[in-house]
Amino acid sequence: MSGRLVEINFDGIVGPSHNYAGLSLGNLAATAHAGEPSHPRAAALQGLAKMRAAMALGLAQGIFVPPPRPNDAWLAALAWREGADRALLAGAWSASAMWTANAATVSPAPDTADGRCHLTVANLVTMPHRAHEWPDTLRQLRCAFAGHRHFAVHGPVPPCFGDEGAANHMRLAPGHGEPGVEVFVYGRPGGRFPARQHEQASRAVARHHGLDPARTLFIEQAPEAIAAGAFHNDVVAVANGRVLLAHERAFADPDRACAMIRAALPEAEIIIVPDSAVSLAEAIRSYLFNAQLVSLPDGVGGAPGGGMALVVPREAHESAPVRRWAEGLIAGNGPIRRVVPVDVGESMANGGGPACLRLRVVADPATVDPRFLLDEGKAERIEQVVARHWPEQIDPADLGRAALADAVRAARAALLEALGLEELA
Ligand code: SUG
Repeated sequence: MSGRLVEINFDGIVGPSHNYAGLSLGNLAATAHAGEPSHPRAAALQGLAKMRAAMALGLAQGIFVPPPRPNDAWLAALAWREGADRALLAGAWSASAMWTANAATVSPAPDTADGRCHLTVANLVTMPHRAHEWPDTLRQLRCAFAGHRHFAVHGPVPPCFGDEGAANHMRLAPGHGEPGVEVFVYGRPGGRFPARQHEQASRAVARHHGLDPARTLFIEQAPEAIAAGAFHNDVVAVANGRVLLAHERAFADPDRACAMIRAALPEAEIIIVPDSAVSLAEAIRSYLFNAQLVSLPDGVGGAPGGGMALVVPREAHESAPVRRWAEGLIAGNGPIRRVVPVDVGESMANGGGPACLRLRVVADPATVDPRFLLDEGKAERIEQVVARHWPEQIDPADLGRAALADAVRAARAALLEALGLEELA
């Protein structure tokens, strides 16, 4: 058993090929921005600024590096050539691995039968451009969490069942280091947009992780939420500690969902945002729920221990209905004491808010490969690499150009070198 268990947020460093190709049907932001120019350098710097904001709150911060792009082996396997579907070309260039909430599902040590932290890499099979992420992600997870005494890293569940990782998984626990209740949210196929998380994938992950059935819940996402653009549960709900913050229309049977959670964890505090305060459409547009709900350590920002902050995208902070609701929340003196806005606009335009960009791992930082942990000095070094090597702008028409491919590869190589992670080349 580890010593000091804390929540570490592992953010994906936005890759140098970040672009807007409109590849994700059902992700309204991504399809709305298809074809627009992207700004990889600004995107990566925004991500780093968010990580710094989390560190300023006293939180432990980790990083994952982007996978190799363009993925030429994938294009070769598809026998792609000029004139073939450009969506496949864009898929090979996608920087979508930045959204590490989709990298894996994580069950911390206090929840598992063998007392280790279990991670299952997500197969992401529903979207072709994401389905080729997992081999590189798995390699990276095995590098970051190599200590077998503390971690078990599993391969993906079979591709017959889509799994999108932690974006459809919530954990409620009195404290991060105490046994918790794990909530898996799945979608039922057959609607207007793809249901990306299959119930059987969630159940397989729970079994692989050795979770206690009495503290493991499977809840169906509301089909109307998926149809409205909530392609992952983390677009309409977020949990931390004993708090669940969810939209009224997040779950197929909200009363049953809340009853199940309360039965498994009587001290759970469930905060439902009514549709009358923030409509489902506005919740999805503003990404209010794609927030990082974090426990503030003692004394941070004057907050007494036990207080939480909600790290929201600027878009949510600027939404009139969200502001009105948030003012009431803070005035109500509940567990959420602060709302912290961050600007991740480049990621947001592809449907990735603050919560998408991070994978939460409850672990003793001393058991994690230190190359994946961030401090101020390392953040500065990464920023220098990004400022020097990341393309300023990519137009979708640029994808496939040899000079850009070389620049993107060189940029990643410079990052790996700066981090001492050349073995991931
Ligand atoms: O899978 N967007 C990602 C956004 C993932 C957000 N993650 C969470 N909600 N946890 C997706 O839809 C768009 C790429 C493009 O169209 O170029 C994209 O993949």
